[in-house]
Amino acid sequence: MTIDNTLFVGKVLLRFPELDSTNKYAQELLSKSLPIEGTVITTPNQTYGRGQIGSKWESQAHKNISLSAIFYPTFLSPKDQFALNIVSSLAVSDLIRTFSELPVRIKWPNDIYIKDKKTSGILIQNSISGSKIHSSIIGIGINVNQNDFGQHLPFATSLARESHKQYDLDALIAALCQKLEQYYLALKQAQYDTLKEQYLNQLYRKDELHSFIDANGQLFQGIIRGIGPFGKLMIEHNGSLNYFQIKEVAFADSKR
Ligand code: BT5
Repeated sequence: MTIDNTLFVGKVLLRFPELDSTNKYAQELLSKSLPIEGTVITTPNQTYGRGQIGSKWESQAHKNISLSAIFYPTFLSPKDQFALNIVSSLAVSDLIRTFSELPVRIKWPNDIYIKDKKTSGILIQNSISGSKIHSSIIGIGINVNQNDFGQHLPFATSLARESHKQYDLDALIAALCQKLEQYYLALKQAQYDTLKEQYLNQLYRKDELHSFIDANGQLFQGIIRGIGPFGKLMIEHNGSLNYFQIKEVAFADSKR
């Protein structure tokens, strides 16, 4: 299978019956060769999926999408690398909206939520040399046809679970490649402000008062107002704006 209707994403599609991690495979490929931009690695059976900072991504075999795409965003300065989180979140949320009527939101930095549950996680691994991003691996996991998640994943859901329908995984993979290309090219054509606006319009719990826990375990009430420099989450608290990096803040109701 290769992807039609794209210029470069998925033209080389490496599909394995089983793989520990598509991101790990992409890293190994990049360490020993220069794969063409848009190379996609996917497997219906990812056995050791990776999340951010040492966490795991779990996926039942033949139910879901596990995919990594390789890009060379040399046009992007490392300080602006959050733009890639925006591009990939928009691609996945647009994909879900195209295939379903489900209410999709983007939970900062790049989880995709349906109602209050996570249906997709994204792991972006950039390699930076000097003042340039040399390469970027965009790894995307989407829960599609899986109906049960372990008790240890109470906040996980899938497209099937929310819509009571089954989905064709190949059709979703093809469309995901198209969406990734579309948003990536928009970024390359300097449409960052428009993309950021689309991202903010879909940001989960934006402009609502919620309880948060900071890195010191301190509980506070605040309102997500947007994102700041380096993609930090901007939370209004007692009339002032505070900025948080990943893992520095979580919603208190769920510790997510
Ligand atoms: C992520 O990390 O959400 C990034 C996940 C990226 C997975 C893709 S699959 C293709 C590519 N190859 C890889 O090896 N990885 C990428 P993080 O924000 O750290 O969230 C991880 C946390 O989400 C875990 O600690 C669990 O609590 C939860 N989790 C694990 N599996 C889940 C699932 N299937 N659905 C919802 N939540 C899950």
